[in-house]
Amino acid sequence: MTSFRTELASPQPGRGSLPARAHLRSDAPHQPLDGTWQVRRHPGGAWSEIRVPGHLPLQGHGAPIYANVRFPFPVDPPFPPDDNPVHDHRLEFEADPAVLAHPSVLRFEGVDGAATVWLNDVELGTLRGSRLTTEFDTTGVLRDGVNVLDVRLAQWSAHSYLEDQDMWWMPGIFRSVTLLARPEGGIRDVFVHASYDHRDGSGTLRVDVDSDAVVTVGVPALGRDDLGAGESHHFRSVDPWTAENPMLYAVRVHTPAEVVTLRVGFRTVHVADATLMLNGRPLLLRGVNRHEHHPLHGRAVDLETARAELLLMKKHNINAVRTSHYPPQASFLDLTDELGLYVMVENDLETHGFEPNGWRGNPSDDPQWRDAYIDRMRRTVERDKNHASVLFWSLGNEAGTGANLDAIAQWAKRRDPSRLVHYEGDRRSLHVDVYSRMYADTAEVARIGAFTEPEDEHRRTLPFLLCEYAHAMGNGPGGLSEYQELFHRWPRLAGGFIWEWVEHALHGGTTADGRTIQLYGGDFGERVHDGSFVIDGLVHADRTPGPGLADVARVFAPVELTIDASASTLTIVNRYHSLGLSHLDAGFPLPHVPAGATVTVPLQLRSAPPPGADGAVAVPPDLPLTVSLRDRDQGHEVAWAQYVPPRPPVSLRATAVPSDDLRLGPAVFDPGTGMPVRLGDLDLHDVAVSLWRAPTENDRGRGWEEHDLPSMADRWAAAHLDDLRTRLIDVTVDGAALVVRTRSGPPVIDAGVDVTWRWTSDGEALALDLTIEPYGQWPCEWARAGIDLRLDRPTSQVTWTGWGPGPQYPDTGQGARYGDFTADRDTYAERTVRPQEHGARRIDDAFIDVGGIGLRVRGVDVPLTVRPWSRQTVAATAHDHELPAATSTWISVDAAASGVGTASCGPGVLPAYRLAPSVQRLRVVLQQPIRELPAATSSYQSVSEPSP
Ligand code: IPT
Repeated sequence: MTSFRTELASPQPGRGSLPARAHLRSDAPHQPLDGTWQVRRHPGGAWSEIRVPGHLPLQGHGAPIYANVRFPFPVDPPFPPDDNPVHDHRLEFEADPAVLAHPSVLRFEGVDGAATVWLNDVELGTLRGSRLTTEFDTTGVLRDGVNVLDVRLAQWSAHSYLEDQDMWWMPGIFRSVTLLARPEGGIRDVFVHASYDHRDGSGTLRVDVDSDAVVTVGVPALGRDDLGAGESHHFRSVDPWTAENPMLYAVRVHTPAEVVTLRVGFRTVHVADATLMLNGRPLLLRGVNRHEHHPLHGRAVDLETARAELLLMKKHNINAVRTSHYPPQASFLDLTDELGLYVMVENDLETHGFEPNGWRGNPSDDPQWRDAYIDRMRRTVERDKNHASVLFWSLGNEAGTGANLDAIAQWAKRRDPSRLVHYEGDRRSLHVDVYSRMYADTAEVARIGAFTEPEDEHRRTLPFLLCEYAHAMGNGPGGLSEYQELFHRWPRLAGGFIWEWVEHALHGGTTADGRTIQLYGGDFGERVHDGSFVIDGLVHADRTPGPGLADVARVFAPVELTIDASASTLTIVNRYHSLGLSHLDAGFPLPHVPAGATVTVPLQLRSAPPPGADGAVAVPPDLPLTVSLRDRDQGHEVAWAQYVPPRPPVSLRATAVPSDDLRLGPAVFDPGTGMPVRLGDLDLHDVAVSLWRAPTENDRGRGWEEHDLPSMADRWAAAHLDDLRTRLIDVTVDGAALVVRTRSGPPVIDAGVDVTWRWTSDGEALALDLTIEPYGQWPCEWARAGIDLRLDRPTSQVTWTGWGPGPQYPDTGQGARYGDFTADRDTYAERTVRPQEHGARRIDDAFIDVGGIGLRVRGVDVPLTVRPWSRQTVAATAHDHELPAATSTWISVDAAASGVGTASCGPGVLPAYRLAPSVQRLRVVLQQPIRELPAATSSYQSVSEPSP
C-alpha cells in the first residue's frame, strides 16, 4: 500500500470509486451524513467539532489563500509542497436499517483537496477532483449499529495543479456526504435524450437505462406509462423547453425494485449558418459567470441561497450561467431547469499557473495526466447529462492547449452529441463547437460578427461567444451597451457571460461601530496573493446588488422600447427567443409583437393623474415620460424607456451686487483665494477646481488595448493630478458678477488649467459659471473636470431630481432613470469593499442635508458626488470598514467626467468616453435654503398609452 503522502504526488485519478453516473432522484432509501463531524490536525492534533459541509479554514483550521493565476507553492509538478496541511475527519453514525437492507454506496459531492476514505477501517479509496462527485461501494463494509467513517484530507496534491481557478484555496468537505441504498434490480444510471423538432412541433424521447432488471418509462403528461428504455419514442406535439418557458415533463423510470423520477425538457441546441440555435431559432446568451461563494461558508452554498441567486438573475434579465470554473453542486441544475436559465457546465479544470512559466510542464499536453483529464470530464458529463438547461460542456478554463484537452473534447462529443463543446483556450477552435473568447474589445467583436476578421474556413462556420467580458470589478462595468448593440446586430454573435456574478469577499466580523468587515486576498497573511481581484461581481458577497446589476437589467432587456416624442410613437422590438409579449403588463394594451418582430405604435399620452383629473390628456411637452413593462406573474420590471425633454439652463436674476469686501448675496468670499467661504449659514471649505478622482479598480488596471502604457491611475499619479496647486490671478467686478480668475496646475509639470469663476446672485442663491481651459502640454487624460468643496458636518441624506437611483458615469448608468430620489449617506456614496470613486448622480436639483440645514445644488444633468471622506482618504484606504467615521461632507460638481471602462481585466475606457484635456464649462446654482424646501412632487408622467 502506497503511503498517503506518496500518493498525493500521483497525477492519476482517484482510485476505488464506482463509475460516474447521474445524480438521480430515486425512491431507494438514503441517509444524509451531513452535520457535526470530528476533526483534528494530522498528525497529533486533538479532536474538535466541525460542520460538514464546510471548509476547514472557515472553521478555525488554517487560513484561506486567495491567489488568482499564480500557484501559491513551487511549480514542481506533480509534487505538492511538504508544507501541506492534513486533517483527519471522523463521523461515527448508526446506519439506517433501510439503507443497510440493500447494497449501498457512499457519495461525496465535493471535497476540496485530496483525501483517502475509510469506513470501519476498510479503505474505500481516494478522492481527487475537488468539485466532482465520487461514489464508493460500501456493500459489506457498512454494518449494523455504529459505523466509523474516516476522511484524511490534504490541502495540496498533484491535482492542485489542475485546480488553479481564480478563487480562494480552502480545503474541506464542502458539499454533502450521503449513503445511498442501491437495491438489487434497481437503476444504476439514466441518460435522457429529449429533442424538439421546430418544423412540426414534435418531440423525440429516448431514455437509456443501466439496469439488470426490466425497465419501463412513463411520461404521464404525454399519456404514456409503458415506454421501453433505449428506444426512440416520437410525440406528435410537445411544449419545448426554453429559459423563457421552462416546460418540464415528469419522466418515471421504473423497475420492480426502484423508481427514478426525472424532469425532462424537450429542446434541441445546434449550430446553423454560424449561428447558435435553440429549437430552430437563434439564441442570445445574456449570461453571467457564477462561482459558488458565500461570505461565511465559502463554496458551501445552500440551495435556498442558490435559488435566491437565480431568481435575482432572472429578475435582472439574465438568462444564462457559466458555472465558472467547475460543476456547481448537483441540485443547482434542477433549479436552472425549473426556473429557466441556459447553462454552460464547466469541467473542474484550470492550469493557469503554468502560464507565468511559459506553460512549461503544462499537464494539458503531458501524457501522464491524460487519465486525470478524461476522468474529470467524464464525471462532469455523467453527473449532469440529464438537464435540459445544460446546453454546453466546457472543457475547463485557462488550461493552455494540448492533447489531453483535445482528447476530452472528443470524449465529450462522442458521449453526448446533443450538446455543444466549449473551450476558450482552443486557439483555433479545432475541437469545439463555438468560437469563444474572453474580454475581446468591441472593435474586434464587431469584425468577428461581420466576418471581416481573417479566420480559417472552419472557424467561419462557428458562432461566437464571449465566455467572459465586462469585468464587473468596483465601479463599473463600463461599456455594456456597446457589446449588446453588436450582439443584436450580428447573428453570429451569441452573446456571452459577464465576469462575474458574485464577489468573493469573506466575512471578517463586525467593527465596533457596526460595519461588516469584508476581507480579500492578503488579509489572511498570505505571502502570495492577488489582493482585491477576487472582489469583482455584479452582486456583493451577501448578494445585495451592486449598481451594475440595474445596468445589466436594462441592457439585457428582452424588449427594447423607444419613444419618439416628436412623432408621438413607441417602437417595440421583441428580442425574446420565442415569447410574445402577452405575459407583460404595460398598463395599456400592448400590440401583438411576435419574437423577433418590431412594431411601432402611436403614443397617446396620459400624465400621472394630477389631483382631481383623470383620463387621457395631451402630453405637456416639458414632462418626462416613462413606459414600463412588468412581468404579470413575477411583478418585476422587464423593460422600460423614458423620454426626458430638454431642460433649459437654471436661470437666476442677477440682482445682487458684489460689495467691496467680497460679499455677494448670501455668499462671502476670501480675498486671499477668491473662493467663497460662506453661503448663508453654511461654511464652505476648500472650494477648488479638480481634475482627479480616487482611482477605481478599473483605473488601476491596464487596458488590454494599451497594455504597454501605465494604468490610468499611474498616469494620473505621474502627473500629480491629485495635487493641483492654485494661484489667484485676479478678482474683478463685471456688472453684477464677481469674476475670479485662477490658474491651477500640478507640481513638477508645466501644464495646468486656467479657470474663470463668474459668480452672480439674486440675493438668495449663488450662480456659478465656470470655465476650465487647459494650458501647456498635458501628459495624460483627466479623470474629471469640476469643483470640490467641503462642508464641516456630515450629511445624513441627499434628495434629488435627476437620474437615479443608481450612479452614472459616461459609460455606465443605463439602469438610471429620471425622477425624484432620496438616498442615505452610504447609499449615495456607493460603498465598495475596496474604497474607490463612485456614486456620481446626474442631477437637476439636489439637496444635501447636513442636519437641519444643507446645500441645494441646481443645474442640468450635473454629476454630483457626495461622501463623508475626501478623495485622498478614499484612495488611501484598503477596506471599506477602515474608512473613518463621518464628520464632514465632501461634495463635487463636475463639468465632465471620464468613463470607467473595464481595464481591471479587459479593454479600457472606449475613446468616446475618455476625457481629453479640453475646455469645459459648468453652470450650477448653489443655495443654502432659507425656507423649507417643498416636498418633491412627482409630476412626471409614468404611463403612456398607444392608441389602438
Ligand atoms: C480570467 C479568468 O478566466 C477568470 O477566472 C478570472 O480570473 C478573470 O480572468 C479575472 O477576474 S483570465 C484573464 C487572463 C483574462
